[in-house]
Amino acid sequence: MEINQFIELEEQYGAHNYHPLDVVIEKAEGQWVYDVTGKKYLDCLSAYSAVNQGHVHPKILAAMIEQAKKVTLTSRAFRNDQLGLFYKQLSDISGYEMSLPMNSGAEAVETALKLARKWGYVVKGIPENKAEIICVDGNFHGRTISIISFSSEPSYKKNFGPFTPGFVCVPYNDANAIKDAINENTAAVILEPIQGEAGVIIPDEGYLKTVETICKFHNVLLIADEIQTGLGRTGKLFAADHENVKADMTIVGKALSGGFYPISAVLADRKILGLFKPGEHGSTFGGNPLAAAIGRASLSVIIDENLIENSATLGKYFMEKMNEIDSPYIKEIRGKGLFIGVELFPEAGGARRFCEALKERNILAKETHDHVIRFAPPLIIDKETIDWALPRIREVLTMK
Ligand code: IF1
Repeated sequence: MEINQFIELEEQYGAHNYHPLDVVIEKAEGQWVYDVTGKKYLDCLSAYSAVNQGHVHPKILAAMIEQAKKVTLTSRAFRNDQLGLFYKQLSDISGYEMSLPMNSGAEAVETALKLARKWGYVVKGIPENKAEIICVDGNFHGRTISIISFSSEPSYKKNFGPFTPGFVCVPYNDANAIKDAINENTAAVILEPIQGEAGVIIPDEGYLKTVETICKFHNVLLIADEIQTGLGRTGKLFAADHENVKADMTIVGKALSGGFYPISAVLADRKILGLFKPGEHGSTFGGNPLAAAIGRASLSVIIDENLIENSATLGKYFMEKMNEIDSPYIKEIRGKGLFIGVELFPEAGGARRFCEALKERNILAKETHDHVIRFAPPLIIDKETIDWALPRIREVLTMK
């Protein structure tokens, strides 16, 4: 089949809830993807940081195949020989005492919200159904009705009401706004340590630590959504580590599976995760042995291949070289580790056309919020590949 035939099938039979670049990927390996004509591209999106380990990592693939031949799903009505090992590894790596495994990131976010509300009622003593959770403008935590209920992005909310109550949105990067929004019914604050979808928005140095201090002072839980920024993406295990902040709950997903399978989890200590009693929460696939085996291999690859350090080192190099590009379009280049956003001036005409031009030069990147090009290659990327990409990026960012 020709490329256009694949595209026509998607256009005719699939919902149009995305506006993808017209590249039809047939296979991928490491930082490279190949379309149906065999054309090779550098993946600078990493499936929104789900393939930090690189596409089709052989060790994760082997673990998936080996486990899939044994048992894939038992339900949590029974136990299995993979989950306890996955829990232990998650605890050893993250420093949290416990975890609760789910599937999609949104499911883990919903889990954290439910847990925060329950903590508010049974521990803090908030009157039933009065719990409030503070969120921040520009947030992205998923697409469920409760999560979009506190989105500040009209296009994520329009025509999807009525919305779930109990959320108070304040400006990001303003610790006082959080302090002022806290009252006796506040159970938690949820935020991304660096906002991904909003355009790689990095808060001021000290913001996260101040928010952590305010939460502790006011007996409010801090929930860090590290689904996109976690597991090495920003050059630390978690983005919160840049400020030595340890949230009461940390949510992970995406690269927890290396892109092989939907796996997410809420990480917390026993005094919080111990609040869930049997039957109060769960999911059919959450914590299944195949997911646990894949998760174990995915975490091992991140640690054994020093991907966190590689993200820090090569992210710094990538940003330094990009800052040398003399382009009339670039308003700001920001990022941490291999989580980089290039914000363009509105006069540049929008980031999409630059992503289209990058595609023509064998680089796949994605625009976010019209004016930002996100560069987030797999954390296995090497200096030679970055040096290969830079002239192409320079050419596009200086085109007419
Ligand atoms: C889409 C965005 C990124 C996330 C954070 C929770 C979730 C996500 C910080 C939910 C998911 C994905 C979802 C996907 C595109 C992508 C995305 F553009 F939507 F916002 F990465 F920036 N917290 N982000 O980034 O996890 O339920 O998807 O597993 O919905 O278009 P999920």
